[in-house]
Amino acid sequence: GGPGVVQGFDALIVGAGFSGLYQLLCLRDRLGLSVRVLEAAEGVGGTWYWNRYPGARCDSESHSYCYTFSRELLEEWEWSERYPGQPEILRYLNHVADRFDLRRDISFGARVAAARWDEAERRWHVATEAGERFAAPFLVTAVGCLSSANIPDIPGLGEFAGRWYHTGQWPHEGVDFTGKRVGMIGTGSTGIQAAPVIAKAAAHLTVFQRTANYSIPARNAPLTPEFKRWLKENYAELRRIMHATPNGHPFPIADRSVFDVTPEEREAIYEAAWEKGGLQFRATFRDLLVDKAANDTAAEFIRAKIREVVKDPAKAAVLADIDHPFAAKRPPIDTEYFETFNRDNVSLVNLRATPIECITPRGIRTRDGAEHALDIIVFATGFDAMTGQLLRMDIRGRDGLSLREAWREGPRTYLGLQVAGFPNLFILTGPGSPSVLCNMPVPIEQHAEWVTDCIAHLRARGIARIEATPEAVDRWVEHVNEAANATLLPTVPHSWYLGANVPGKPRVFMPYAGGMARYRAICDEVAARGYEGFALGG
Ligand code: NA7
Repeated sequence: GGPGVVQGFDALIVGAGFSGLYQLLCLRDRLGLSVRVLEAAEGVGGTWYWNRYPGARCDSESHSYCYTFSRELLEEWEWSERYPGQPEILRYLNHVADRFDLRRDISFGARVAAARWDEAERRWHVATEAGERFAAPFLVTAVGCLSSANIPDIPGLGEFAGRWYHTGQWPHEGVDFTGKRVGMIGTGSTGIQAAPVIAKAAAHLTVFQRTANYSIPARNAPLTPEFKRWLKENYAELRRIMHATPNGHPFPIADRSVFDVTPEEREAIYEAAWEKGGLQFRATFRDLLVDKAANDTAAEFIRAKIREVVKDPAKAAVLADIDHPFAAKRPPIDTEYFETFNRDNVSLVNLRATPIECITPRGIRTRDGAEHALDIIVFATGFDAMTGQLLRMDIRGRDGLSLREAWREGPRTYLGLQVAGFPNLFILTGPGSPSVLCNMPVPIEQHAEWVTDCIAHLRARGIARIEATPEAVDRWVEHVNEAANATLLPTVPHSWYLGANVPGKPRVFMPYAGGMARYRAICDEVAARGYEGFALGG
């Protein structure tokens, strides 16, 4: 259908990344619905389609960063390294799209501009930027949590004579750093992955650090044949662990307090976790994220490691000057990040001491008057997380209510999955869901399956409409706040969990910190009680 012609389906999905692909498979192949996926990119992959920056890699271990719904898929796919790199994940998602014949129901290059609920028709009407029109009773957003690039509004960027890039919108042909002076702003997970790779390729790398960050060595390595064999034999047990832990990783959180052991034992536990590498460091004690004194012991261990690795004491002091509790912001893991600062061609600018004043045609000027001459600026400055991508679309529910208006003071959902006033709209991995605190495929499969069961329930009973009640939303928001306040997570001033990284964004702690296992149990119970907290009708 050309512009103007409304194409009707049973369900529409926005996004063909990890969650959109699986949602399509569930609705089409298990329920037999007619489904169309609208995807802005020219291919599948979502986050992994866009984030092609040097060093882009998942911090979840590969054997857990995958779908588990198909035994055959698990059996036939082999990851090559402990942590999957971006190209390998993109190959995997393309493989999934081909294997389950998903592409035929996806429109690529279709960026959704607006979605409007029509109460009389009991359908969502969706329009793309190109003017294509679609309609369906159910609309599922699968737009990801970290997909709306946050490019800081630094004066002078327009006059910069060199080239600049945001890591989340990386050119597909790559960037040649050979002989170039590169400036990188941002030291979150992304900057920490990119810096070592850029430093090896560039003439010079200047890292502009505003907030110092912890990082644990990833200890990435090729997977051995023994591990692959072990994995095939133990997958059921691993999946059980992934479903039982608060964050969906394939390792349990130790059931001991930091203060159950002697300082020597503690040091040995941290040392072993440091050697093993990766996010497991966070799982060494159960109280790291709830007790500041407990957290301090881990924080101090890592600061000491930074001072040990970084040879120049001045650089080490800036890198180790970390003012938030360990893992209260998403903890990066790295491959030779701190070591990179021992290279002759890498310098570090402490933006806390000398903030950026402006960008000039030649580079970045800091408040001390220094002009850092650059050919390329890399913005590793993160995302308008969790809500940015949703609010970019003009979504209007009942009585023309816009989602932007409804969320003016911050996102409010029921279970992260629905919003009062927006019937039949399901949000995957949204605010109020635990997803961003988890190994993502676990919540993604849970969300998509829950939505599928819900739609099946409605269709079996001839119910045309489901909408979260305002009371259920109030209770959930309260519960999300309680869960957050039981942890150290909301205490961090500069956190995208709080929306604090984007100027003007309301400060609301967005993810559900009560844990994935608990969340799953709550969602199951809601469904078992006939979708308690939702108004079903029509
Ligand atoms: P993050 O974690 O949001 O990190 C962004 C970094 O950029 C962080 O160090 C910020 O410092 C810095 N930043 C942002 N804006 C500015 C300005 N204006 N000036 C200087 N520095 C700035 O994004 P990532 O892409 O690294 O990671 C996102 C998630 O992807 C990650 O958590 C994983 O889940 C995967 P700040 O801390 O705000 O002072």
